[in-house]
Amino acid sequence: MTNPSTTRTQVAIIGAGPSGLLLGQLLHKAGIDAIILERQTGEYVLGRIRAGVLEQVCIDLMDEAGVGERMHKEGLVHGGFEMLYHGKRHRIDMNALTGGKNVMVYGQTEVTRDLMEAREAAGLPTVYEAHNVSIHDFDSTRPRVKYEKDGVEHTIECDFIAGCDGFHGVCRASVPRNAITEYEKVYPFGWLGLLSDTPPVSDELIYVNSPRGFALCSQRSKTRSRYYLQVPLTDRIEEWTDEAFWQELRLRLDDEGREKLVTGPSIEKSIAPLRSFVTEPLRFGRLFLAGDAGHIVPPTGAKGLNLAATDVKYLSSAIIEFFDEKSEAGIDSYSQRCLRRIWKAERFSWWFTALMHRFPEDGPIVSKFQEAELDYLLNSEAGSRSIAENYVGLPLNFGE
Ligand code: RFL
Ligand code: PHB
Repeated sequence: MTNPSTTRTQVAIIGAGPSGLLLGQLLHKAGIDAIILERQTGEYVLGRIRAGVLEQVCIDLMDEAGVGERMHKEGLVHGGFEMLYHGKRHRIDMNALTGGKNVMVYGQTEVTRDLMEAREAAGLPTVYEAHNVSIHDFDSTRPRVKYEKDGVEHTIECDFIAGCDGFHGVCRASVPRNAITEYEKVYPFGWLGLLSDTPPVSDELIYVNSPRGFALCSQRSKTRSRYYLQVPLTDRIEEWTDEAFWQELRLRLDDEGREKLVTGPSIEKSIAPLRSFVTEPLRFGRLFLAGDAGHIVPPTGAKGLNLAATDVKYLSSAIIEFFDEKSEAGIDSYSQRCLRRIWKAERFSWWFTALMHRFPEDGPIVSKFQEAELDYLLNSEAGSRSIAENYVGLPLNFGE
C-alpha cells in the first residue's frame, strides 16, 4: 500500500484514450512533463472497439508524435469509398476529387496501443485505475487534481489540466453550469457493430442506404472486417445472434455484396447510440476539454477520433507556446480555433447521417428526397467533390 503523496507536474491529463495519450506524447517531444490519470486498466481501454479511419491530419500527428512506424507498415491507404443505394454502387474517388488526398484504415485500438507502448518505453507516468478523480482551482494559476489509487488519496499540483476523459468524464461535469453551453441532438437509432476475422467484402468501405436502414462495410485489415447495421434504440445486444446479423446485412447489400460476403463468428459485437454534441467554450481558465469530452459526432462521417487529434494538436501547440515563449495567445484562442473546425465536422456528420439512415418519424417522401439527393450528389462532380473534401478532412488552417 502506498502513502498519500503530492506530486508536481506541468500538465495533468485526465483520460488515457487517444486524446490523452497523443497529448502526452506531443508534450513529451517538446520537453513538457505530464501525468496521465486513467480510470480503467490499459487492457480495458484497448478492448474498446471504435474508430477505424484516419485522416491525413491525424496520420501526420502520429508521425509528429514519433509513433507512426507501425501505422505506415500495417495501415491500409484508401483513395476512395463506395456508396450503395437503390441496389447500385457509386464510387467516391476521394484521391482524384481532392487533388491526391487519401485516408488510412488503421484501428483506434492500434493507435492507442502504439501510443501506450511509446509512453511506456519513454518511462512516462500513467496511473491506471485512478479512482474518484476530482479537479480543483482551475480558475486560478495553480490548479490541482486529486485521485485515489488502491484506497489512498493523492494530489497533483500542475499548471494546466487537460480534460481528455471522454463524454462521460469528470472534467466537463466539473465546470459551473452557468459557464458552459451544450448543444445536443440524440438520434432515434443506434449502430450495431460486429468485428470478425473474415476478409472484408470489398477492398474499400461501402456506405449503404437501404429501405431496411443504413449499413456500413468497414475493415481493420485484409483479414479482419468491421460491419455496422442501423438498429432501433430498443434493440438489445443479447437478441442479435451472429447469424441474425449476417442475415440482416445480406438483405441490405447488393447482389455482388451478398455473393462476396464471407461470414464467421464475431469477436466483438456492441450497440452504440448516435449523438451530435458540442460544448462551448472548451477552455475554462486553466482547464481545457479535448476530444469526446468536448464534442461527439455520429460515426457516419468517421470524424470523432480525427477531431480529437486536431484538438490535441491545437492544445499541445498552445501549451508549448505558453512555456517556451511565455505567450498566452495560443491558450486564449484554443476554443475558437477548435470550435471552428469542430462545427464543420459536426455539420458534415449530421448531414451524412441524415442522408444515409431511415428515421422512424419520416415517411416515404423523405426516402424519395434522399434518393434524389444521392442521385444528384453522385452524378455531379461538384456534389461528389464536396463529400470527398469533407471525408478526407479539411486542412488544419481551413478558412484562415
Ligand atoms: P475516449 O476514447 O472516450 O477516452 C477517454 C478516456 O478517459 C477515461 N475516463 C476517465 N479517466 C479518469 N477519470 C475519470 N473520471 C474518467 N472518465 C473517463 C476513459 O476510461 C477513457 O479511457 O475519448 P478520446 O480520447 O477523446 O477519443 C475519442 C474517440 O474515442 C472517439 O471520438 C472515436 O472513437 C469516435 N469514432 C470514430 N472516430 C473516427 O475518427 N473515425 C471512425 O471511424 C470512428 N468510428 C467512433 C467510430 C466511435 C464509435 N462509438 C463506439 C461511439 C465508431 C463507433 C462505433
Ligand atoms: C469503422 O471502421 O469502425 C468505421 C469506419 C467508418 C465510419 C465509422 C466507423 O464512418
